[in-house]
Amino acid sequence: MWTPGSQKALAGFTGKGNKKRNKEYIVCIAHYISVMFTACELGVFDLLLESGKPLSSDAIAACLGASTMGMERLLDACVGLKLLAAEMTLEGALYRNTEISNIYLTKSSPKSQYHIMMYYSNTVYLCWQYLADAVREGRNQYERAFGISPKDPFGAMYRSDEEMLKFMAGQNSVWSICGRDVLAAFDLSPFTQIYDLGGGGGALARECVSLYPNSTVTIYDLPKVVQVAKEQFVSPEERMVKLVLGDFFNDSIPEAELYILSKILHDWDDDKCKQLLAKVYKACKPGGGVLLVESLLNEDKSGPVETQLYSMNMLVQTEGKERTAAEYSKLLEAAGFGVIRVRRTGKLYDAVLGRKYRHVLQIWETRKKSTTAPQETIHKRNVQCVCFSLYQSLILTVCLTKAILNLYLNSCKIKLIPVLSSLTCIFIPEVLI
Ligand code: ASE
Repeated sequence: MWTPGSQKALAGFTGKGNKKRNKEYIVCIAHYISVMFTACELGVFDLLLESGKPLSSDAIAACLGASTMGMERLLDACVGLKLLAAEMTLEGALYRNTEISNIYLTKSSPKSQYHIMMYYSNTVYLCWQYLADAVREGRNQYERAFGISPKDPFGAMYRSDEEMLKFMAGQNSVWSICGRDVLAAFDLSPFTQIYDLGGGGGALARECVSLYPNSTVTIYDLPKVVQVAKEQFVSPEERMVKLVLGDFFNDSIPEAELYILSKILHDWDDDKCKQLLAKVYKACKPGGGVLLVESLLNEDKSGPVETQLYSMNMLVQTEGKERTAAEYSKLLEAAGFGVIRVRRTGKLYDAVLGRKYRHVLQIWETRKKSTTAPQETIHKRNVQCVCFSLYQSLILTVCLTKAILNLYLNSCKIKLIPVLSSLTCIFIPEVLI
C-alpha cells in the first residue's frame, strides 16, 4: 500500500520468515504500519542515514530524546520488518538502515515518501478510525474525526495552513516515484501550453517541464494553495512552471492545449466530475486534450489491492472513489472528449488521455423525419460543425449506400458515427488529419 519498497518488506513480514506461524500474522498487520510511521516520525531512519555508521539503541535513544527501553523495542521490531538491519557486536546490537528505508523512509532521499507517511499517520488515519461509520453512512468522516462539516472536503482538508502544507508535501512525494511514468505514458510533446488543474505543490508540473522542455505548465489552484506553492515549492527560477489562482468549480478555466487532472476526479462523485470535465472541454483548444492521472481499478474491480485501498481512503476523506478505465472513459465521453486512450504504468498511478476533436461534420439522414436541417456552417460547443443541407444529404444517401459512403469517408480518414437515431455525425479526429 505504501511504496514498492515497503511492499517488499511486508512480503518479508508475511512470507518466508513466518512459515511456522502460517497465516496467523494477519492479526499483527495493523502494528506493522504503526511501527513504520513511528520510526519515521521519531527520525530513526534520518539519524542512521546521517550518521553514516551503525548505531546502538542507546546512542539512537539519546540522539532522538527517547527512552532506551522503548527505542530498543522499536528498533528490534523494525529489524523484524526488514526496515532496519542489526549486527551483533560484543557491546550489543548495532542498527543500520536497509536499502528500502534509505530510499523511501528518509526525509532527504529524492524518492522519499516521508511526507505522505506523516500525512497518513497524523491526518488520514484519524479518519480511518471511523471506517466502519464511513461504510455504514457512505460518506467521509471529518465530522467525527475533526468536528468539521464534511460538505466541503477541501475546506476541511485545508482547515489550517499547516494541514494544507502537509497535504501538498505528501502529494509531491508521490510524484517522485510515479511522476515520470504517468507523463511518459503518452507522447505529450505536441502540447506546449499545459494547465495542471489542482496542481498543488507542483512536483508533477516540474516533472512535466523536465520531460517536455518545450512546454510551459501552469499550476491552477486555490489562492491559498498557490501562495504556499510559491513560498515553499516552486522557485521563480523555474520559468517554465507558472502559477494561476482559481477554483476550477467556481471560476473560469483559462484556454490551454492540454489539461492535466491528476488525482482530481477521484475526489468527486460522477456529477461533479462531469461538471468539471464539461468546463475543461469548453476551455480546451480544438485539437487539445485532457490527461487524467489516476490509480485505475481492474474492470471487474478485483484489484489492484493498492487501488482498492485508495478507494477506501477516498471514502473516509473525500466525496470520490477510485474508478475503472471504462468509468473514466464514460465521464470523458459525456463531456465531449473522444479518441480516449488508456495506459497502465504498472506503478501506483496510470494515465488516460482524451482529445477534443478539431472538426465535427454532421450529416442529416433523410430516412427519418429531420425537420430543419441546418443549411450552413454553424458553431456548436466551440467545435466547427459543417452541416450539409437536407437536399445534399438526400443526394448523398440516395446516391450512395451507407457502405459506399463509409468507404468514401474512410478514404478521407473520416469516421462515421451515428449519434442519435435521427442524426448521423461524422467526426474527424484531429489525430487523423
Ligand atoms: C486526495 C489524495 C489523497 C485526497 C485525499 C488524500 C492522498 C491521501 N489523502 O486527492 C494521497 C494518496 N492517495 C490516496 C488515494 O490515498
